[in-house]
Amino acid sequence: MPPSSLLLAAPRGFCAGVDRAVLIVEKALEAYGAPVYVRHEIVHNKHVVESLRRKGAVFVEDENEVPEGEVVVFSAHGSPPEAFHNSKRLGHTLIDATCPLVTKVHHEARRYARDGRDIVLIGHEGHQEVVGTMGQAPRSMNLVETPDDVDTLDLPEDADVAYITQTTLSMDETSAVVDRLRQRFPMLQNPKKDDICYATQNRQDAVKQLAERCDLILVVGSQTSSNSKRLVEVSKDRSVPAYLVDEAAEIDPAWLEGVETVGLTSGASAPEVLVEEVIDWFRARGTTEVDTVMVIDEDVEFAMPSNLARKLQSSDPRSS
Ligand code: 0O3
Ligand code: SF4
Repeated sequence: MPPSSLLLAAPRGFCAGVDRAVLIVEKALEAYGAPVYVRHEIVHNKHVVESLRRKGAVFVEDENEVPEGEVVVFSAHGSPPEAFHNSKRLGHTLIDATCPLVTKVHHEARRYARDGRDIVLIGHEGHQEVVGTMGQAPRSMNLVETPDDVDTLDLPEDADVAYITQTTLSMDETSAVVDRLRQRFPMLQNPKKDDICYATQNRQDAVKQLAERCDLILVVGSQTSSNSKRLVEVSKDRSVPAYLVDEAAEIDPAWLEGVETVGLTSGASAPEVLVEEVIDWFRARGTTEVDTVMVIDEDVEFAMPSNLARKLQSSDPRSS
């Protein structure tokens, strides 16, 4: 028997920062022509990267691989200052697709460092966003991932500590780390506003609602996508089995045995067309009820970087 119903999380999929980053690469290709180099995967999604590659984007991990004078877009996750310096030295036309909400965390880090504070960054070691944020104030920065990591920090109890976080963490796990930090450093300074961004929070809240009504949750997203993996964890933490799939073809029918209601969501870097394919996959197997569980309406939008906006305006025939 196929599952009788499919519940779709809302919001799901592209956040404002991803929407902007993907559009930046597309518009840069239009304005400058191929190739446009992209430092790191623009967002952590296999399908997005493949589709931009077909349009002429060339993905590199290191800005030094980009030939002198070429156009390069820096990924949505943010990059360390050193990468900007290298790119400038090489005479690149640099378009920065760092999400403004990641840039906000970079500013916080630099301000805390200027004020002489020790910074604790909560995040995943080696992740692109963490590399970029650590680079803002490397001498003041201490990275922790779990509550136990807090106990190993080499800082005195009266240290003037401020914490910042990766934008895509699990809200529940982060608050456990913050609790431990506050026990160790009573004077701990919070970020002014949560660093875990609105999109991360909304997608996790939506999964929490789905978990109350579903026997299984599927998350569309790539294995490299941190926020997508967190959605799987949020579901499993509520004892609802969950799987991360890049596309419908990865669904294993064995997961559906005895399952009546399936929840479906997607990470912030997963295109909606892939979710639609999953919906079609279920319909083709006899699932008839498809409903949406709406948690909150999102209306966030970010402007294009000013240098790309100027270039687009000057190459628009209507502007002359
Ligand atoms: O940071 P994460 O691995 O979740 O990145 P994605 O999957 O590309 O999603 C966009 C999030 C982002 C650019 C950083 O906040
Ligand atoms: Fe920006 Fe949040 Fe999207 Fe990251 S997940 S790109 S911080 S809006």
